[in-house]
Amino acid sequence: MLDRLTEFFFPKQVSTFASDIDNLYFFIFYSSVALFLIVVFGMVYLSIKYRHRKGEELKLTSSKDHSNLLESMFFIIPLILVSITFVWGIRSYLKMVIVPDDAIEIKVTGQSWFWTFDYPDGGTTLNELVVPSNKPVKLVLSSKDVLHSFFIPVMRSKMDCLPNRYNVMWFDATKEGVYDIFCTEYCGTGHSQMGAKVIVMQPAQYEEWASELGSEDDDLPLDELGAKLYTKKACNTCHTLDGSALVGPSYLQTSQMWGQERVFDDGTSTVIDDNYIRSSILEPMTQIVAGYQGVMPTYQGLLSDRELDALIAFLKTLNEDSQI
Ligand code: HEC
Ligand SMILES: [Cu+2]
Repeated sequence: MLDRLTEFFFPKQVSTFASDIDNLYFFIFYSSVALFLIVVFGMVYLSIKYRHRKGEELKLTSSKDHSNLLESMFFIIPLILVSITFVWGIRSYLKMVIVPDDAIEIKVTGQSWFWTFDYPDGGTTLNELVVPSNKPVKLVLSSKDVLHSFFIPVMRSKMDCLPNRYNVMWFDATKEGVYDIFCTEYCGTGHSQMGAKVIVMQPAQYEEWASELGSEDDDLPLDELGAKLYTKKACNTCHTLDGSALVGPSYLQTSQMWGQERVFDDGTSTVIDDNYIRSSILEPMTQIVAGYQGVMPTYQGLLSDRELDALIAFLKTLNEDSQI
């Protein structure tokens, strides 16, 4: 019955400490409900019972001025409730902050407006955190720009991501599946799109996945790899493919302007070619397209040369005229 209620109000419980946190929540919730009902019903009952009746003589004070028993109950009951909450709370809290020694460590980097994950055996993913089930996973979090906050509702764990500083959180996933990750610190225009997924796999499957990480794309033709990277590397959060401007110019527009002059906010301009696209991706802040803001993150260190080539090849496929 309690489980049913939890599932109705809350997301699934997927980490080892999720049920602990929910149960504590419901303990506080139901004891507040019980106290509320006792107080309200008591008040209504007493005011009806001792109401002034017509023709009755007014007795303003009773000879009984207080009751030791009643008064001590008034602080003993809340004291017990608060003590239970404290002990339960601190034990759950300690469980959440003390990371088991055998945890695998994944580096999480937040930046406007996507997440990068660096795995212990090399390789990175964007907006997709892959972890084994039934094994503690430690996340070391930081941000490249503003404050973000990393939240996995099904794990009941959340932690701020700060620039120039590391925060730590951990969880032990109990069920395989794909679950949501949110940024829960308002961080600018793209905040609402700053979601990601956590994919929980069987440990054996995870090992296999981790060993193949990065190598699977080697055989793809450049333009197909580019199309894949376009979403995988979160370019699509700021650039559309249909010509409409989002935070940045549409990839289609850039492609259609191939060979033409691009004007920047400082009045200078350059011709759109392979080198321009490459430097736009690696050093976005040096030339800011007029009419846009310099919010594109640098992809220095996040893309291999082949991946850069692929993104450029993909851009060219969007427009016939650019296939020079
Ligand atoms: C956070 C939003 C954001 C993300 C993510 C982003 N960009 Fe940008 N991008 C911009 C903005 C804004 C501009 C225009 C301002 C400037 O030139 O820096 C821009 C400019 C560009 C330009 C120059 C376009 C032109 O028409 O002159 C290219 C090329 C580009 N981005 C490619 C990419 C690629 C490839 C990715 C993914 C690997 C990417 N961007 C990810 C925001 C973003
Ligand atoms: Cu954010």
